[in-house]
Amino acid sequence: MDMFEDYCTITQEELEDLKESISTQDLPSAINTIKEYLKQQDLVELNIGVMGESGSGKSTFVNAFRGLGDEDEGSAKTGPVETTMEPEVYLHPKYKNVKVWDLPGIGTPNFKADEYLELVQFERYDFFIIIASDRFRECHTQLAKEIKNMGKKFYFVRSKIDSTITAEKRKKNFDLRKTLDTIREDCENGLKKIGIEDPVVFLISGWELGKYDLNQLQERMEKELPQHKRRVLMLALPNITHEINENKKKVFQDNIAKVAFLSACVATVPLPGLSFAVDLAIVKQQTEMYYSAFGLDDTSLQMLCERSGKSIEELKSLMKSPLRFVITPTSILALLGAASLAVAEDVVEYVLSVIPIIGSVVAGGMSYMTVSIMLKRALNDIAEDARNLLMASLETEV
Ligand SMILES: Nc1nc2c(ncn2[C@@H]2O[C@H](COP(=O)(O)OP(=O)(O)O)[C@@H](O)[C@H]2O)c(=O)[nH]1
Ligand SMILES: [Mg+2]
Repeated sequence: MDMFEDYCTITQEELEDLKESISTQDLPSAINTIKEYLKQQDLVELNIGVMGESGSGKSTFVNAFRGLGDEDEGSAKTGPVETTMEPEVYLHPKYKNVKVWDLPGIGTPNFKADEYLELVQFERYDFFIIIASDRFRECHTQLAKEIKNMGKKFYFVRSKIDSTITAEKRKKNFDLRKTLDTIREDCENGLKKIGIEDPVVFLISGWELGKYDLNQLQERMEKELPQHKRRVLMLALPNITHEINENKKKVFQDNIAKVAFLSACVATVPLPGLSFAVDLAIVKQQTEMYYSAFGLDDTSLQMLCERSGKSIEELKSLMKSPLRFVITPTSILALLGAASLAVAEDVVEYVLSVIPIIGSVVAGGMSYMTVSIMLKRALNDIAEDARNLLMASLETEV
């Protein structure tokens, strides 16, 4: 039981309810109940409010954070003229429950932080991003203080760092690291002077999101979110740096125990065939979730093709995870060696490597151990594929 308590956000009661409802259902509806239940945990809402002066790069950030370019479908309008007069919500293209809000420009002559926060309905947000494309000013600190008073979190972001760097590069003794440190310190000192204790500023470019301080920012956001929201953040973040890749893996890994525990609990429900069918459904659903979160689903690969100029075949040839072509109960069974289908060589190898767990498959459900071993292997393989693809696409950008 301890392990269960440690890892999860479902309570013992919820689990009992779940068991009770499936024990009165027939096989297909019981499996559906479990699938729905697993889906629910990825549907937790996350609301991020992006604020800053007009032209500071809010809309560009809103797009980049959702993995979109300014001209992609569903992206926020960007440009020299402020287009946002009231809060506009932009849903993540894959995880509609992740909502990034493009908020109206701040710092107009009669600006009052408290009125502004009322206007945008501050209660709704999990945290705020306060963006400045140059120095931070009164309006930024007023907002920060007011947000803090209301018990919410915020992060200071200094945007358009790419264009600052381009300008600085003209200098003779240009040193990227030093320049970035100087800008960061300068912003932080400025904030201290206008009343913020220990400010932390993240240097970001909406045009090159994966560079500069994105890793530090995502780490901080992840650390400060409650556990159930953390997963959703890591699902939604674009897989554009090695650190994000690692962090995604870590968060999903922590969830495997919980998912496998669900399988073990189902195994105690005396409905013939249920346990095995549910385990297959669990592995299938989670594996699909991994592919999607690491940006290896077909839609994401298509976008990567367009950006990197590589073909789908080229990209797929870099992938090694056994389920990369099709995820069906049959392909999962093949992976377990429980079906004697003609399978590709690497799948056979994979099966051999999981032989010790096949015994428990025969015994009924795949059980806690089997499900968690399968998921861990799948997660490792998929994260590695994503890393290789990431490297390949970075190569073409340089
Ligand atoms: N170089 C550079 N320009 C940016 C960046 N972010 C935004 N811009 C440009 O700055 C202008 C204002 O950006 P926008 O996102 O519309 O700002 P908003 O008014 O705060 O929403 C646009 O012309 C953008 O293309 C960035 O990271 N780097
Ligand atoms: Mg805008």
